[in-house]
Amino acid sequence: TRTPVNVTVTGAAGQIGYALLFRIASGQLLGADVPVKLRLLEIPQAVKAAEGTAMELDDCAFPLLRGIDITDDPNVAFSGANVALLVGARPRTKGMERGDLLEANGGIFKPQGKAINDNAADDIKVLVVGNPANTNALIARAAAPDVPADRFTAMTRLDHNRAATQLAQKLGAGVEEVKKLTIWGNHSATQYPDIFHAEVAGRNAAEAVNDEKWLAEEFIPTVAKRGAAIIEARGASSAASAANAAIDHVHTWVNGTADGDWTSMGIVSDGSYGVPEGLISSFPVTTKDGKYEIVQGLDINEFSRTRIDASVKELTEERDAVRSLGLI
Ligand code: NAX
Repeated sequence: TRTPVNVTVTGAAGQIGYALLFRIASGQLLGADVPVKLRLLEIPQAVKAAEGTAMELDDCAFPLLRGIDITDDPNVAFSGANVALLVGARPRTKGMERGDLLEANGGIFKPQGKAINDNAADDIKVLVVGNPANTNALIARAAAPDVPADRFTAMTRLDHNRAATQLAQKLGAGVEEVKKLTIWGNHSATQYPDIFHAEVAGRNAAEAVNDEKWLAEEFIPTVAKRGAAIIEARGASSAASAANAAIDHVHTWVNGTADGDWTSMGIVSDGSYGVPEGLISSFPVTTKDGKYEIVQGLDINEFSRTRIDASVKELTEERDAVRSLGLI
């Protein structure tokens, strides 16, 4: 039988954690034949709630679940971790400036990055979900100099999935017919969902839509502000869809993209497409055998260039801010 894969989830008692853990334990993260051990990291006040979730996980009698450890110590949580989902973060509260938010999250992601550096397995793969996701991933990566930089990723798969559905609905197509969409830049309102290289039922999506006003004034803002629209409607932020995207992100990273398609991941830039090296920015990527590569050679038109640059500028400012705070 296969050795279990150690999966660490931070913020396990939160609402994304509650939507995520059952799917991991049922085999949807890594595959229906891969046993998992869960390690849940929480802050001391939330350990009891995480224990409650663990009781429910036990009560599911998942055949693939080989154990659950709960801790408030990052060194324990990341010990031997093969996959780490960094969900717990400090939300922006009323009156908080961006600098305060970055600093509060630096206090979480810097020690967690160090704990990953010191304790995780050699094949560790990290997905940062907690916001500001790209810059939190940058902070964690900087604190983990012994881990290859390409193991630190940030989640833009929810944006990617949101864009796929909006585009499919516009064209009256099935979402499975949408290929080669790209989210560029930051997981924030400046992100750029790009349909110029996308295909819907084999046709170029931008040509099929043929409506730049819809693109600029409806599609892009709908995707970029979807998180706020969910809060407005539900009275709480996206949880099940965010958990679903985290499952998709890791599943695709481990198991590969389909031929003729790609996905979007926030990854360390190698300078491709004019994104400064070292920033964690979203790119179109293909994955195979647990590794990813940026899709090269795409023609970037003026419409796209302006929007990619604007999002990358925001990432550069966030990087400069955390640098001046001594977090990287
Ligand atoms: P919740 O507030 O429900 O849960 C967060 C949990 O993290 C809490 O249980 C808290 O105790 C825990 N936590 C805080 N600090 C911790 C630490 N140092 N170590 C371990 N655990 C810690 O938030 P939830 O709705 O689950 O969202 C989690 C994060 O995901 C937020 O930062 C949110 O902004 C972010 N999101 C990111 C998305 C993305 O696409 N990248 C989309 C969804 C979501 O908004």
